[in-house]
Amino acid sequence: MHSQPRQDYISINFAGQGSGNYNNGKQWRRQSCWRKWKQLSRLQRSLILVLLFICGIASYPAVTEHLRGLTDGDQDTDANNYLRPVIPHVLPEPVKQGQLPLPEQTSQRKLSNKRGPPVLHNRLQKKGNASDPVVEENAANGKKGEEEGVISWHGAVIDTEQGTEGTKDGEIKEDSPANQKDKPTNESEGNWLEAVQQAFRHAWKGYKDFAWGHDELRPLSKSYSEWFGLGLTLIDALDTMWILGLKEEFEEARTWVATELTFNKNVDVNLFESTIRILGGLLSTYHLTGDTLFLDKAKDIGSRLMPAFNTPSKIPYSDVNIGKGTAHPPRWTSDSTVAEVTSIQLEFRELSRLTEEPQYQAAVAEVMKQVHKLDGKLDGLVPMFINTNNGQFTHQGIYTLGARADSYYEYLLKQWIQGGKKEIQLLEDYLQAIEGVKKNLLQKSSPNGLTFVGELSHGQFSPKMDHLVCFLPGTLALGAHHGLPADHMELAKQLMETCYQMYVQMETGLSPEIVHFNMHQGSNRDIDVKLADRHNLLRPETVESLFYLYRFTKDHKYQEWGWEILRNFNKYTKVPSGGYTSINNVRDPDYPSPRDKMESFFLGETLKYLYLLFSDDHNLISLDQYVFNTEAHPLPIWPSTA
Ligand code: DMJ
Repeated sequence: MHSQPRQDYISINFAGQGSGNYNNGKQWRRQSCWRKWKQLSRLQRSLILVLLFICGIASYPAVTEHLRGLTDGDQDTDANNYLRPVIPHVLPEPVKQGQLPLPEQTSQRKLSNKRGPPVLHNRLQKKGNASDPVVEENAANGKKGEEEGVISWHGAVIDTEQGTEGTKDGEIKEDSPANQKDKPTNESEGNWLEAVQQAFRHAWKGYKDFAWGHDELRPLSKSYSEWFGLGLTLIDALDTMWILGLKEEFEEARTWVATELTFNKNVDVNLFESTIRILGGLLSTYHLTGDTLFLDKAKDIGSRLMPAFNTPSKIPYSDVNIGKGTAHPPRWTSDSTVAEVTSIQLEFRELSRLTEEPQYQAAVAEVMKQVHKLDGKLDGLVPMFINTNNGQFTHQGIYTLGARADSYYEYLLKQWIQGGKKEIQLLEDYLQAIEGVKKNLLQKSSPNGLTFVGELSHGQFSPKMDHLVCFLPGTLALGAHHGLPADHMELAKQLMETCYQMYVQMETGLSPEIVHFNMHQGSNRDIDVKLADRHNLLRPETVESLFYLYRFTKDHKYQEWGWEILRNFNKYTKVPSGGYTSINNVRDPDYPSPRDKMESFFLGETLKYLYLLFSDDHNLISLDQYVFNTEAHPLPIWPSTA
């Protein structure tokens, strides 16, 4: 019954706290502060006001800086970002799989990578052998699946200039628009030829950017290697540029020959290599252009090579110092290689014809005369070495159509053609040798019966065949075209098929340097490749033979085979920054293991023969008017004087 005052108390307190606690409290504090302020003396109040004023001035910059920081977050360091309020518009968009990051986003991501464990960071860069410059370049180009941490060799073949689209692992898709664009049909010869021009330009770009005036491009390290120090690639490529119609590139190279090339140098050069590449290249360029600059240079190098023939036997030494005029055999032997001393004749004979100075032709004819008479041949097949002191074959009993003997056979036929088919002894030696091949070296593989040319060592047959032997189908076909037995052409076709199989049966579609054929019944594959033989040096022999076979048969399958080979060179050996590289392993399409070297014959021969193979203009270096030296430099067949 006396509950009212209690009720009031409760009511006042409850209402005061429940409905307006904060405001009431604030009001209360305000009133209390004011009471205290009024209790201070005038002096105390003045001091407090002055102190507050000074503090306000001192804290002003920090406050403004802080406020600025809230709006300019994108200019701050990565670490500070973590401490700052997130302002949504300055954060990068998350990068989606397969999408190329914008440059700004890339830098943001790089910063965030640094925060991760260093081991992971390194692994990301090293996976797929990122120490290869090619791979690094792809990573830098943003072409690879960086998000996945996978960087594979395939990326090296993406030609950024062509704007081709890479697949996830960097391979050019079979059906990608870019691939279709330059995928020729038989009806569109133009595209086939353009593809070779493009390949040449790409190779030339690398040479020009990183190796100009030097012997060979090292496309991965973006540098060069010197062999003779004579601009070997540039000279080897001169007539290719002319034939491919690359005038601008040719003019630049011509200027270098006119202003920079000198043979007055204290360097040792290999007689054979400098004859077929330099003398041959200069002579053919002279013939194609009529420009006497090249003839003058040819005379200069030709005369400087002559000391090589000053030997007791007149069989030349392998090396000449073109500055000093001295010559010598290799340090470890007084032997020369048979193929080397018998594959310089086309060039020196032509030099004599042009200069009307007989000493060049006389020197190389003497070599042929001696080799013709020598004991130690087997049914026209020659051993691999010849002694420069006594002029006899050495290391006898080994017979091959591959390294060290190959172009002996080629030059027997080609000298006969060059001289107007009059030098019967050359022809006889050639015909006898081909019979010797058939009798001693020709076999068929199992299970598919591929015809191949093996080797003989002291009576023992070895089913080993160098890629170098693939010059033979072309040479046999050339002989048949010039009237030699029709069965030479049949053999040429069979061997051509075998050389093609040496490409298609490899995982990269590129041939190894050496293959071994199976001959045992029941073997399930025709071709084996030893680990040490799996490299491909961008060699020309197979496309060279395809060119001859197509010229003489008009069978388009040879062009198609050549096209496949060019595509695989593009796929596995093309380096994005320019140039092509030889590779170590034709059996590993994921990592063919680049060697970092573009041999001069890739421009001098391989691309030239591909272009001629794809051309249906059979007057473009007519095989009735020209004969190619062993480095693909066309020299004229001599006009008949009879
Ligand atoms: C070239 O220098 C020549 O074709 C030579 O006859 C053999 N070796 C290379 C190409 O493979």
